Amino acid sequence: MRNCHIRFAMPNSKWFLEQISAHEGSFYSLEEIIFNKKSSFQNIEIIRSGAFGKCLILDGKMQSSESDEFIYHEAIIHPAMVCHNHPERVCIAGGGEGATAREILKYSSVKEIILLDIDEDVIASCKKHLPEWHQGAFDDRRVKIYYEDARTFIERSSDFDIIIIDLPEPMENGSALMLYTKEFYSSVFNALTKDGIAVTQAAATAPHNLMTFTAIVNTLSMVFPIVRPYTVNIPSFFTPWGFVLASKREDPATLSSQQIDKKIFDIQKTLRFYDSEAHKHMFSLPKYLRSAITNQNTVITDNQPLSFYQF
Ligand code: SPD
Repeated sequence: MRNCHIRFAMPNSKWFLEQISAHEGSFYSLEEIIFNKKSSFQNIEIIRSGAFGKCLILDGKMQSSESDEFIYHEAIIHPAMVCHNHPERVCIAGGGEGATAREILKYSSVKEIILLDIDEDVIASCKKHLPEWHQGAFDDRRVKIYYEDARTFIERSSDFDIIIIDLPEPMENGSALMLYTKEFYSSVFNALTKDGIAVTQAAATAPHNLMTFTAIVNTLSMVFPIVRPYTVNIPSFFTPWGFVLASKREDPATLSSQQIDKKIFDIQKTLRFYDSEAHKHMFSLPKYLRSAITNQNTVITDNQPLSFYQF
């Protein structure tokens, strides 16, 4: 680092730095590099950090950490699962850690999960090194893994009750850039049943860094009749994190606490983050975010994709 004025009081001299933008980054103390491989698609690292335990890093970007992956994965899965009346067929684009599948498998209505990850090396390394995440989900007979481009697969699919888009943020030259566009969301819409629901992770929502989030909300609004953005605090991401639920019929914002708690009654002991209180908190957005969403008119398209990281 040139012209560095940072002084570290801590004895640890090894750090992993995730660059967030030209002006900011997140430091994680680096205790161990557990796995590191350049696959055909991306650089895969599994590290152990002092604060967050094991972390999956793809192309230098944090995906999830041992200490708080339950917040991320419960947040991306349960609002959609409780909103749908009877989810049987679920598709996951990404989700290579296996923890999205783990959460979906908790529902007895689920008959089939199609997990789409283009990178076999991600699944193999997560399966081996992150058992706390997948907890055997990859071996459940209801889970079918396809090592394919999620967009191509979804374009020729139909009849999913729920589609979960659990991908890295869109990055220039990154594997997920074209999975945040209006054209892709139209394929997602068409691949869903008449009361289908889609959820995507949707990047940071800090006041200085919310272009991607609000553009995703606006783009989904071009395709789905009901679009509900929500946020959650994930400590290892160092900023409030956004998700968007897009639905053809059911609205998560109108679910009562009683309806939510009834839906999760049988699985509540397995949940550490999600319940009706957390649900209401997530869908209740601060004023600056509501205004930014209202004022956003960017539509992300194949011709003009949007990159979260601008260095
Ligand atoms: N499972 C994909 C989640 C991607 C989250 N990226 C977080 C970046 C934090 N700086």
